[in-house]
Amino acid sequence: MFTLDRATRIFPETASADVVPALTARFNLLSAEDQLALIWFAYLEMGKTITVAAPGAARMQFAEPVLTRIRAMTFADQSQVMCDLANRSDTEISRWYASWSVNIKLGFWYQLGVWMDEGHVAPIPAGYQLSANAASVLTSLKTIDKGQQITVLRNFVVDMGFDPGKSDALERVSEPVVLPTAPEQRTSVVIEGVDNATVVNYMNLLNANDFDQLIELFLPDGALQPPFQRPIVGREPILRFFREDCQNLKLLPDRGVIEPSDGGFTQIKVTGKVQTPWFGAGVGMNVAWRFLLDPEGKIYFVAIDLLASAAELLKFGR
Ligand code: 45D
Repeated sequence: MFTLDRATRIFPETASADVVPALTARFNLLSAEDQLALIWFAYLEMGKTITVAAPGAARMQFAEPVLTRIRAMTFADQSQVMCDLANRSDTEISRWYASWSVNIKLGFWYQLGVWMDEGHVAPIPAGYQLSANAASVLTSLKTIDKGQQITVLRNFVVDMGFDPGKSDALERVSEPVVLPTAPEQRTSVVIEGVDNATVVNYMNLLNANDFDQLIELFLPDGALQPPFQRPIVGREPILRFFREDCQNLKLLPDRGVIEPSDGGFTQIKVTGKVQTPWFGAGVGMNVAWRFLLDPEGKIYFVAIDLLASAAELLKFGR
């Protein structure tokens, strides 16, 4: 029968964007100063072609007290806070930071970036010279596609801060969950080659932020594997992930294949694009969804892969 481990290996021909973990690993070896400067240069460079959406008030209220404190500091102290975050040093602010959901972390940095630009927060020193290694990471970052670039940038931000581990950790902080889209405003995806109800519902319910219905599609011990992460196992953790990290995504599946598998299971691969509310239609990430459904059509496993290239959108193996 299927184990989770075996499930993760369905559609083995799917090539994900290995460049993302590779660049993240190289980035992690750099000094904090280099890391901050590199992100700043990358962010400026990306800003020429794509625009990041300003985070809403609901997201900012949680980071606000910390942001206000940072804004009141001297430039030297501000730089120290940012280095501490990058170094994952055990400080009060680094602990707060670690307790925030991904979107709050991104909103926090968005605001610091605005303030750095306006002169309220210590800028990267004019003429800062990146080390040779940092310069090489930046060069590589510039050559990959936009969906991969924003994923790398997001990884950098997610990995910062200090998480003391379960027993000492602060309560997790995430933004409020939006209401699901009203029924009359929902749309349905059409996937060439895939008319499977579970898969179509999955896309539609996620697009409608209807996480309570969406989670019903999963088996109690079902698993979801986000790009470059370990699988999240069980309905409760998956539902929490949907609420914290998956609001207002736009899934644009295009085509796919359905194949019978062992024990009456069905495996389905779909490719298409995903948009994040941070960049809207400005960035379409090329992704594959690899579903494994039980004989009743419930989701035992689904992986979301960020694809190595647009050519992967058309590859269905065999
Ligand atoms: O350090 O089916 C400064 C799932 C310099 C769910 C800065 C999914 C200093 C299931 C510039 C100030 C979620 C898995 C920093 C599908 C400094 C499912 C600031 C997939 C840090 C399809 C930097 C969804 C800033 C996907 C402000 C694939 C950086 C979603 C901002 C992907 C970066 C979403 C931002 C991604 C990055 C979003 C806003 C990759 C956002 C990335």
